[in-house]
Amino acid sequence: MAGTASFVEKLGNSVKKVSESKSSSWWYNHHMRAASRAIFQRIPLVDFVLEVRDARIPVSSEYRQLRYFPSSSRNIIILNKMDLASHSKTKEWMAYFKEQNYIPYAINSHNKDSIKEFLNFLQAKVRDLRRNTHSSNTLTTTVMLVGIPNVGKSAFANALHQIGRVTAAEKGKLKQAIVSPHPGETKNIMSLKIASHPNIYIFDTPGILPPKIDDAELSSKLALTGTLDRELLLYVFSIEQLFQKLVLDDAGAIADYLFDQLELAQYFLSVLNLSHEYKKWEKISGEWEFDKENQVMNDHTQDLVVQAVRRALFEEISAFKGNLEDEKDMVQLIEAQFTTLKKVFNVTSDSFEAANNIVAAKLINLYRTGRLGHYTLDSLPRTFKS
Ligand SMILES: Nc1nc2c(ncn2[C@@H]2O[C@H](COP(=O)(O)OP(=O)(O)O)[C@@H](O)[C@H]2O)c(=O)[nH]1
Ligand SMILES: [Mg+2]
Repeated sequence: MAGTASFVEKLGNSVKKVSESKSSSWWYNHHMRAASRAIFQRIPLVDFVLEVRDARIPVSSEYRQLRYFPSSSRNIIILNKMDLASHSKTKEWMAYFKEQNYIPYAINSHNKDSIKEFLNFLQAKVRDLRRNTHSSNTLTTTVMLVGIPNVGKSAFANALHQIGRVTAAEKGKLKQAIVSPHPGETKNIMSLKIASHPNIYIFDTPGILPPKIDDAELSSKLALTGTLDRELLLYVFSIEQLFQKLVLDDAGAIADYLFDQLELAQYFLSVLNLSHEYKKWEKISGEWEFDKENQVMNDHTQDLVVQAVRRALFEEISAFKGNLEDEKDMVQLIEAQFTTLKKVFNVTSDSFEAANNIVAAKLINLYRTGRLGHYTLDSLPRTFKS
């Protein structure tokens, strides 16, 4: 898309700068290398490999190292976070993967019915495997989750454990994999029981990134969806190391590792402005002004803010007369949207730059929690007809 190209390039370059300013790719440290090796060793030993991807970026969130293994009926592609992606696009992507002879399955890990459905599907697969391999000698099936950071592996593993355990009336203690909005929280391979008679165990693994990402579009998408986030720092460095950096170096050393929130938000707005999502917001009442003096932050206030943001974005796009395929016009619209959003978010900062950064952070947060529409950022290959 022409209108987003310059934002992708700008953001991609800044991500690149961040990774190149370090000796090698800073996220591919010894933790990740060791985890990657451990996962590699186990892949041939498990019965099923579930490659978890983000439904918003079905190709960009590929766990590329899996390409070293032959694809087989033991591999399933999980498109998680389907609640955040475009429903129609997810359907098309499912059809595409099937056509390519993969086994795809779209999931929302926060939804019980979605998990139950998947458990039934997996149990059918397990029965098939047993029938075909006559492996009645083993009573246990093992399933490993793999993928890049932040696609929801741990959330998915926990949901399977919780629901599988309930349906199997298991008495055992409920374990928990750590789910976190910060990429890189899972540091070890952890096993959780998800079914009994026959037993199925699932292995949750740490997220792995390729050592180098030098494609601007790819890194922009990973940054926007939250895989390459400033929080990745906490995975790479311990708290003590971070603290030391702050003391010994200067704060600038840390800032080097951060992606520009403003560029992220601009990229997001360029996607939103070219989509049809905002058209749904036409009916939102314009009377969103609420009592800012006595404002108490609660869910209701939050809802009001979300509605106000939607309304404001809708109004700016509708009133805009330029051509959004033209980059200059797109920049102009985004600037206008930032100006309006400062009022909506009630940002009163002295510096223009600081205010923009606050707006950007708030906007990204709303996008990542699905409150500003459903977008699938990867496009299907042109040759594919659904
Ligand atoms: N909306 C939505 N969020 C999800 C889903 N699955 C996981 N998340 C969120 O994504 C973030 C990363 O999840 P986590 O399980 O820690 O990812 P991991 O790094 O792959 O293990 C957390 O904030 C989760 O709550 C999903 O299906 N839908
Ligand atoms: Mg995890």
